[in-house]
Amino acid sequence: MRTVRVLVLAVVFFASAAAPACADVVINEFMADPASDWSPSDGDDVYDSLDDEWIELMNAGGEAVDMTGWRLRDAVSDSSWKFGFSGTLGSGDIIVVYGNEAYIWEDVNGFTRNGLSLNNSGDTIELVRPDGSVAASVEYGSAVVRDDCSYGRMPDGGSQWALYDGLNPTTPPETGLVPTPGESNVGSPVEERTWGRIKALYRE
Ligand SMILES: [Ca+2]
Ligand SMILES: [Ca+2]
Ligand SMILES: [Ca+2]
Ligand SMILES: [Ca+2]
Repeated sequence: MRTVRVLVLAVVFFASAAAPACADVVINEFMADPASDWSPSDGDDVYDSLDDEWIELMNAGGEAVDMTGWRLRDAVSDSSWKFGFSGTLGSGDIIVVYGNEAYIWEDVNGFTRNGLSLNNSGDTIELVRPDGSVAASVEYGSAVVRDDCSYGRMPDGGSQWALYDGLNPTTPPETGLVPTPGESNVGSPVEERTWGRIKALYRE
């Protein structure tokens, strides 16, 4: 009997140590300074500097995560809740929240109408679990904010970040890649090579 009890405790401990897949949902990409009509769901085909901001999340873990009750907030200007999630985000799945969707959520839930409020001078985006713990957080400065450029992980879910500046390139372009709301942060920076270098790559 004593042996059985010890075995049960060991199984429970192992299960709890392997469980926290929720830490794998990351802020994957965002656009703080849209200059075009990015939101596909506002139906107005009109550009609005707040409606068209967006934040992309990705489940970079191997398990589906129940996002019900998870919320987004920012830190600069106003730190009230900006959006609340419901439903499950599967492993590898990507979801985007646009500024106009944040307005709708704020209206329905009685919060101040701020949209996503991604300040162009810099801000902090936080993804918060139902118990109040912070699942993911990204702090950015004005250096990565540029018209129609997003700032995102490269590759998806990784620890490195890059400016997706294909629509408004810096000089020289940082990546030359276009922003990818709702899609994988695919692609690699365009690399200029001489013909001799290309031949050398294929030489035996
Ligand atoms: Ca903004
Ligand atoms: Ca719009
Ligand atoms: Ca803000
Ligand atoms: Ca993306």
